Amino acid sequence: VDLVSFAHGLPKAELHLHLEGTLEPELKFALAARNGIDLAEKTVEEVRATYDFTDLTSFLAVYYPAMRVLVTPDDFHDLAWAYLQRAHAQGVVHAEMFFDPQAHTSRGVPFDDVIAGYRRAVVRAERELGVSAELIMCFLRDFSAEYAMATLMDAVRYKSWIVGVGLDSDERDHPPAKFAEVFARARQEGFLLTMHCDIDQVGSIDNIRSVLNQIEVDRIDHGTNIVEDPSLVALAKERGLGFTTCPVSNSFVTEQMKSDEIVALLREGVKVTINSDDPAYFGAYVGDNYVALAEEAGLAASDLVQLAINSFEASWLTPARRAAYV
Ligand code: ES4
Ligand code: ZN
Repeated sequence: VDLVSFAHGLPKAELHLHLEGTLEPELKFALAARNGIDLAEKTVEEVRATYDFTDLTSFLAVYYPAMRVLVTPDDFHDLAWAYLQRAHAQGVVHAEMFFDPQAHTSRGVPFDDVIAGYRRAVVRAERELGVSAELIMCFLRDFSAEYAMATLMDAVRYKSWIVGVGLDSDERDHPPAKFAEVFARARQEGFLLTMHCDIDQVGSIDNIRSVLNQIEVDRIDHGTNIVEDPSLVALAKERGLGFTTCPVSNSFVTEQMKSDEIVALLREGVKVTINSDDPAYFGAYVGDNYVALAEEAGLAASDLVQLAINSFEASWLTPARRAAYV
């Protein structure tokens, strides 16, 4: 079989996916019409023309304003359901999906409406697609620690619907330590922990060291520049820590896929995984990311199989449920 069919056909878990980053232009127009919202762009092509990102800041400047079409529980359901069907078509049998409640509560949408809609899509995916799905709530690191703590208190009421918490948005000037207390409380409440440690940001190896040693996260999102410090790589390997990397996203926000770092971690036996991040904006769902990395780095079929195995091993499935896949 050809690379695309093989990569898409491999059963896999997706562990680094922002639901708000799955908003395709077509759905954006449908939701805008339903909610009576005027959009500046009039065609799908005009929307796609705004996707000429050169770095994280220019991406986020498009990503957040687009969310204003998301208003009702049905909107959040429709967004997640569209993603789950697309992911299923590319071999995803388990998805752990980030969502950004503060991108909605900060503009007046109730937390309860966001989670109600997303939860309905999770239940539906299990029943209609046989895809297991979980939600991971992210705090926006450019908002205050107090606002994050208040959002955590909202989430506690929905503990059984949220497997863990993460941290995303712009890392510059917002190091992990800013949220140490919030993450300590989240752990006490029973949430698993992950955090974006982005690449190519000043001092980011220090951020990786601090999430490993101080916050003691259960996983790291991106973070492949850990290869700069072999002693940290050894620690991550010893702990069986997963890394969720996003090759096509990397090529947008840093101008390279970071395939050297990803492959170095793979060869080292670290549980590195391949994911799509914001597939509607970067034009690639998870199977497409396997293909892009395989082509750039000349990976063998056995490498793609190992990456798919890693996706289950780094997942937050319970051991009993994980055993169904690996
Ligand atoms: C994100 Cl690419 C990226 N980086 C940081 N935060 C994000 N939220 C959604 N996509
Ligand atoms: Zn991300």
